[in-house]
Parts: sequence; structure tokens; C-alpha cells
Amino acid sequence: MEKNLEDLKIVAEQWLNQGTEFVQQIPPNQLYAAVGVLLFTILFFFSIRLFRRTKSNTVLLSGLSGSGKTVLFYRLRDGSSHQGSVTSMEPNEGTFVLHTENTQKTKPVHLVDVPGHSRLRSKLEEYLPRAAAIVFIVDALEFLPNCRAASEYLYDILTNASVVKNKIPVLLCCNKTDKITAHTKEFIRKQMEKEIEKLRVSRSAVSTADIANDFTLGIEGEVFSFSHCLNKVTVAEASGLTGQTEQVQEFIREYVKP
Ligand SMILES: Nc1nc2c(ncn2[C@@H]2O[C@H](COP(=O)(O)OP(=O)(O)OP(=O)(O)O)[C@@H](O)[C@H]2O)c(=O)[nH]1
Ligand SMILES: [Mg+2]
Repeated sequence: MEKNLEDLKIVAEQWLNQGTEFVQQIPPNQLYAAVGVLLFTILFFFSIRLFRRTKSNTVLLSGLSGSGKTVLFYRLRDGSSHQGSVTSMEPNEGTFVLHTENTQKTKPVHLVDVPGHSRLRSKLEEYLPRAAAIVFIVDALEFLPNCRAASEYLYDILTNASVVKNKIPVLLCCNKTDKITAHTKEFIRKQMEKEIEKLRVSRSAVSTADIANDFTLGIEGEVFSFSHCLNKVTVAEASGLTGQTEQVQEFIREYVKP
């Protein structure tokens, strides 16, 4: 046993000597280069890990005033049907695990309910650069009178520089589908595409003077469709009031991963 250990020691020493000799033979330049490459690779993998860890978990709830953002916010947080009804004057934010999740595996979501009042819209721009995803809420009951205003708001979001550059996914959420008079998501999608097409034509006519919209939308020469957007736009139905929020939760979970 002891002899074996001695032999092993001798072999190890021989290897060590051979190793040092080999290193001494290499020109110093090559040695520095090799060490440099090694360090660079290690740093590179570390930075990738760091980047992954700091991936945003911010999801924005936006949409016109009265579309149901605040009700949906509390529904996702607590599962309760907190009555909205008063217009929000401040963004409502919170970091929590969606109330239906089992808390062990899932990453908490930083949810921000941005007021829809036109004077408070600028708040949205502060949050857009950090957003991982946007839920754009539309009132499916009172849709037609609000169609133009909602489309304009969505147009501004879809042409915002950070939304386009970061390809932030957008969920077009048709809310209040608990009432039978609510319009279907297909109808809402088509109407909004038509309205955005009109906006696109009228705004490109004044494009050189218009600096508010950073990017042009859709494919030139083709009628606008959400599928032309660089970022993914999906359509869903929900009711914050009665708690049918599965599609919204599914969307959030897709973009806020542990
Ligand atoms: N039927 C029905 N009504 C809803 C639903 N969600 C919200 N509402 C009603 O719509 C109204 C506005 O809801 P809020 O959540 O306050 O709207 P908001 O989007 O936060 O509005 P602002 O804060 O002004 O931007 C309230 O009277 C709610 O009761 C829903 O799913 N179904
Ligand atoms: Mg509100």
C-alpha cells in the first residue's frame, strides 16, 4: 500500500517536471495570449450569467381610463374583486407571486398599473424601458366609442423606441367579457387593425414633422396587421371582475420566467 503511494508520488512529480519544462519552452507571448483567452472566456460566461439573472420581471398594465386595469391588478395579486371605479391618479405597483401560483418555483412579478388618464400617460414612458411585457387592456363592452382613442394609445406604444428595440411582447387583452354584450376578441382585433392602418396613413403624411413616434409600424405597402409588428402581439379575453384571467396569467408566466 505504502509502496503504491510512493510510486504515485514519483509519477506525479515526473509529470509536474514535464509540465514546467513544457511551459518554459513556450514563447512568453503565446503564453500571455493563452492566459488572456482563458480569462476572457471565463469573464464572458460570468457576464452571461449575470445578464440572465437581472432579466426584467416588470409587466405593465396599460390602456384607456376605465378599461379595468386596477380591478385586474388586485385580481392578479389577491384574487379578490377589489372595486376599481375611481380613476387612478398614481401608478399602482407591486412585486408578488400571482395568487394562483404555488410559491415554490415561480418568480415574483413586478406588476405596474399605469393610469389611463391622458395627462398621466407620460408615466408609461418611464416604465417602458424596463418592461418585460405589456398587457394592453381594452374595454370590450364600451369598445366602439373608445376604439379610436384606444388604437391611438396602442399605436404610440407600438412605435415607442424601447418597445420596438427590445421587442417587448404585447397582449391585447379584451376585458369585461363577463357580460354577453361584450365584443369578441376577433372583432376587436380587426377594428383596431383598421384604425391603426388609418393612423399609419395619416401620420406618415406628416412624418418629417412628427417626432413623437420613433418608429414606423407594419410593412410598407401592405394593410396593417398585428402580425407585421416586430414584437409579438397576442390577443386574449379576460374579466378582471369575475376572475377569468387565465390567458393573462399564461402570458405573464411566458415572459417572467425563473
Ligand atoms: N363588467 C365588468 N366591469 C369591469 C371589469 N373590470 C373593471 N370593470 C369596471 O370598470 C370600471 C373601471 O375599472 P378600473 O379598474 O378602475 O379602470 P382603470 O383601467 O384602472 O381606469 P384608470 O385608473 O382611470 O386608468 C369599474 O367600474 C369596474 O367595476 C370586468 O371585468 N367586467
Ligand atoms: Mg385605475
